[in-house]
Amino acid sequence: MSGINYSEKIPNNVNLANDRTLQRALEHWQPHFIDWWQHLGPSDFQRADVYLRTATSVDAEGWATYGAVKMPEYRWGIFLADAQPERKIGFGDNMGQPAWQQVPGEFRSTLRRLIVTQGDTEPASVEQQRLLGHTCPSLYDLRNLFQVNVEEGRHLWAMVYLLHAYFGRDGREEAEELLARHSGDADKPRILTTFNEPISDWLSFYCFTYFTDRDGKYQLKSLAESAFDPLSRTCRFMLTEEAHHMFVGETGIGRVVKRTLEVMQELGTEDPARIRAAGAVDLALLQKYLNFWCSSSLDLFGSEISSNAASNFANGLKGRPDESQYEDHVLRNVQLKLDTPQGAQDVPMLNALNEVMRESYLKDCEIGLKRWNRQIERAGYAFRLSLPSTRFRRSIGSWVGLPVDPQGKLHAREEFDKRLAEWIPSEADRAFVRSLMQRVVEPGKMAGWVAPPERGINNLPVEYEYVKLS
Ligand code: BYC
Repeated sequence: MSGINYSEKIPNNVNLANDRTLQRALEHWQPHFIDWWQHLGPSDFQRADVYLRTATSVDAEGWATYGAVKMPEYRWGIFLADAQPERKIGFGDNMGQPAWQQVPGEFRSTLRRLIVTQGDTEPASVEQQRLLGHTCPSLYDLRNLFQVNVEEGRHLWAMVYLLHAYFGRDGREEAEELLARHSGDADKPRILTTFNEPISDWLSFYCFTYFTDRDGKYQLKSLAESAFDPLSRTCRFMLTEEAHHMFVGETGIGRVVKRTLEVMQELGTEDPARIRAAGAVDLALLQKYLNFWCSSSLDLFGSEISSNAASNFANGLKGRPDESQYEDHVLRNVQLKLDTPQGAQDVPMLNALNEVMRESYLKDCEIGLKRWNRQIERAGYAFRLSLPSTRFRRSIGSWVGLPVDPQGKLHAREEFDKRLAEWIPSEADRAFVRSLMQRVVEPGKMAGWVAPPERGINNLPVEYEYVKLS
């Protein structure tokens, strides 16, 4: 089952050829996807040969096969992790019953909404990043960008397969809508706010892959627990691809820190103006980018107190990441104390699950911070990067719109507005970062604001020509 059939128009490991109606419906959607990719995928570079990995099976040996590919010829397809025989529902009120192979009627619209919301983020991120290729800091980075982009395209396929296979005509209509909404579009924006933010420079790209793709990891992990088995299997395989996206973010930011420290040491200064004049990103500016993307990504977990989260869990649609690590999988009669602007509140645990997930996400985010701070400490500087307070710049949940600074301190509205540019990138900061974004495409060369990576892709040297521009 784990082998992927590449002889078909749509590579898959779901025996698509045995379901002619579904196969025809997906083959009808396929040219719409390619058309979207050509128009809203990476601008230019469609004829370049890119050193990409493609899955040839979903097991450990075959899921990462590397070779030069022109992006429009990438074999986007439908890959599910292998079925676990007799899988049982692992949480909620139906715990212990057999996992569902079909969608129960009463959960149809909620499941469809979850799948559509997940699916919507995938093409959104490709749209957000479509112009970045023009200002790539190296061929190595350009290749990583395109790897991320083609895989987000495949993740869209994953959700579209579920919509087509399990949700009939509504599902097919939703699949079309996934290509009709566009990131930042005034009339038809993407569903979740973060996915309408422009990503117009590589510092934002690294932050996005660090913070926003990590939300992807947590959401996919919670959907991988779902009682709806096809969704679980799809998400399990998506997670193997997601790891590289976060690697791009973590190492990208680490390389920026490294280069900045080199410049600080060369010049013997911590003065941001002098660091900027030397063409590097001062650490205070990097902190503003972290504040911006972390706070935006925190909204992606939804409200701290959420009846949606409660019913999704109780009904078995969406669990907690790594559900098996918990002892109580039902969570009836458990409470959690939550700080709200109105004071501490006891909330039924089921309603607080978005917050539980946000907390574990933040712990995961801390890992990179520790690494980057170790680099700074080793270089002999006292500056430390940090995550902003979860109350900073929230547009969802209890803390929505409150004038709280990144340290969690409440300010008068006027002062907060005046000082916001100290905490997130100002227009001038963004213009400076844009000025650094000069395209470097000579194999092995790096832009001056970012250090080279420690190693190349798939044991190749950093100097390898990862993208052959035609
Ligand atoms: N923006 O009870 P609430 C990824 C809406 S990233 C706009 O607070 P709930 C990726 C919400 O839809 C992972 N609207 O929260 C990363 C609801 O509206 P309705 C994507 C928002 O429902 C990088 C209302 O507010 N996957 O894969 O418990 C690159 C009240 O909702 C937002 C998923 O998100 C927001 N930030 O949780 C590529 C998984 N937050 O329904 C890819 C699927 C909330 O009342 N989605 N709202 O009209 C979900 O599980 C849930 O929809 C959410 C929200 C976690 C997003």
